[in-house]
Amino acid sequence: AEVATTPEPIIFRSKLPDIAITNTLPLHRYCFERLDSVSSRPCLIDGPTAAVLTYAEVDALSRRLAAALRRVLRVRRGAVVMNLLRNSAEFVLSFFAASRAGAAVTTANPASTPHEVAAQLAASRATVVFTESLAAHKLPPHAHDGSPLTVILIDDRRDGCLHFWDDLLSSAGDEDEDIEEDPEFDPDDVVALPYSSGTTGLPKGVMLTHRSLSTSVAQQVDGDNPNIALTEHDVILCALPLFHIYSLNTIMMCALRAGAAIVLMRRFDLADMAELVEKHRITVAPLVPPIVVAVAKSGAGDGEDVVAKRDLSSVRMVLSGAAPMGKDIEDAFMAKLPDAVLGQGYGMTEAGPVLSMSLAFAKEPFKVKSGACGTVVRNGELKVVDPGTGKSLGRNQNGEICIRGQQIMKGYLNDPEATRNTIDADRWLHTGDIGFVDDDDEIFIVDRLKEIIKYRGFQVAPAELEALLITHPSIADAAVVGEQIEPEIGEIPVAFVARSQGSDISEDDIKQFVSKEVIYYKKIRKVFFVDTIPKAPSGKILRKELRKQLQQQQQD
Ligand code: 4UU
Repeated sequence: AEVATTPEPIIFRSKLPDIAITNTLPLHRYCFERLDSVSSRPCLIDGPTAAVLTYAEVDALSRRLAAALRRVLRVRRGAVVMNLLRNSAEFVLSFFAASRAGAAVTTANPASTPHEVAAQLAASRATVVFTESLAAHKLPPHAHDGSPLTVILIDDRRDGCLHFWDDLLSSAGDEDEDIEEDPEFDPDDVVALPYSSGTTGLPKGVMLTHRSLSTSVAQQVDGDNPNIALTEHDVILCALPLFHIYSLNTIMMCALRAGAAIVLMRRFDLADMAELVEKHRITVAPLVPPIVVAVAKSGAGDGEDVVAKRDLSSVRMVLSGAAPMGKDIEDAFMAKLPDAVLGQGYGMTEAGPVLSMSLAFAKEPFKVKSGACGTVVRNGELKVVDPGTGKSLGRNQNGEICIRGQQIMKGYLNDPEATRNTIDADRWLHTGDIGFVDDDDEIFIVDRLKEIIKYRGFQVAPAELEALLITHPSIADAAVVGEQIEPEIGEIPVAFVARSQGSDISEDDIKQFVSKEVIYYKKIRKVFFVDTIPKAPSGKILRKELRKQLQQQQQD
């Protein structure tokens, strides 16, 4: 008789050799490890004002701010601080000040609604918020424990708020720059707490530790042949929001580690971006597919070609990630920037976030294929499993992508069950993405198993919209799925609604009801009325069924 054995999984690795990674330092020390050799170089360049802070200044200011956080606000190891900010020098300073004080930073989009901000504040138990006047009015007066919320404004002065520069930083002196680390520091302390819905359900706090983030940064920019070759002579564009993990890690942390300069934009704007590239001789541009499309299509309409009139020849590297990008658009983009290398990175907040990165960015680059989203990062392991059986698959076979390594999250905050459903007993993180690894170790993503909707790279959690919809007395049941619009833009949320008995609630009523509570990209754009929502016996919504119905509607 045959003996049943558990087959060893087929594991894919980087083509770059593993390296020794120091991941037991506090993240701020890891990111500023080369401070002495870059101290007088530009670190943060503000796009709108052109103000520059050098590495030495960023280091000194973040130390002073950390000391003030400890002394004035009693921020200690284990505390949670929220950054509700657009990109700015203050974002970077508050992030590293919190890290120094031993706290974790939960990041949120300042365009969020009061409802969304309150939910994340309560769930993360943040007690201090860094924000700006355009978002401050969205904050509730109290923290989760009923104590007054401490609000630090970076721009205006306002009653009841502290001012970032005038109140906090001015209270700190030179001696504060000698601030010491907490003797209890543990590399497995949480330092960043972004929110993500992962493969299912509501947004959850993703616990990224000093160890996970320094590992992820090392996987990208460390070693003799770094996967992304950045040096202190690079000028890196930060047009993507720092509250999202892509920008926070691959732009902010990796650029600092390399000693490069970071050009901060409040928000993406094609003409402003092109102008900043020319003005600061930007060399590296991390983008998302909708921006790649905007560049590729500039000048296609009647308007002025805001890209063509600028000299973009300084750009040597363009990274795209956070959503799929096809070969066609890559080719159209390359026609505009023939001297740059274009490649993709594939990330997921929970994975720390980078799973794979184009080897075309390496110091000694590899040839890569258009449409691929890179090769698994070094010191990491990737496998592809059959979603039905869990069996590990070989090359060129589609399955769920799983990742393992010290870069992945510690887990979801206060949610051991969701953590167990995402990271299995062998420490594999299941992404909910379907793809394959080809003969050259390049990864292609072909589909998404999980329910999240992505619009311009931003996450929309159907469960969040469903929970909101069913609070309406005229709605008996609801389900939300994504409808693909232009390929590189992403999907829009579409609702299927079963009305309550006797209700004649309209599509517009529903759209308006939702739009008051959610950020712009989560708004319901279409409503289909149905008698019942199709569900499995377990109660799970049959989303596939609904997506099929949607496709039929489009064909009719
Ligand atoms: C197809 O999107 C991100 C992080 C992206 C990132 C980070 C650092 C990209 C490059 C980089 O250097 O995180 P989330 O949590 O918002 O969304 C994760 C999901 C993935 O599971 C996948 O479905 O976003 C999708 N996704 C992609 N899909 C991310 N990158 C890609 C990609 N192609 N390149």
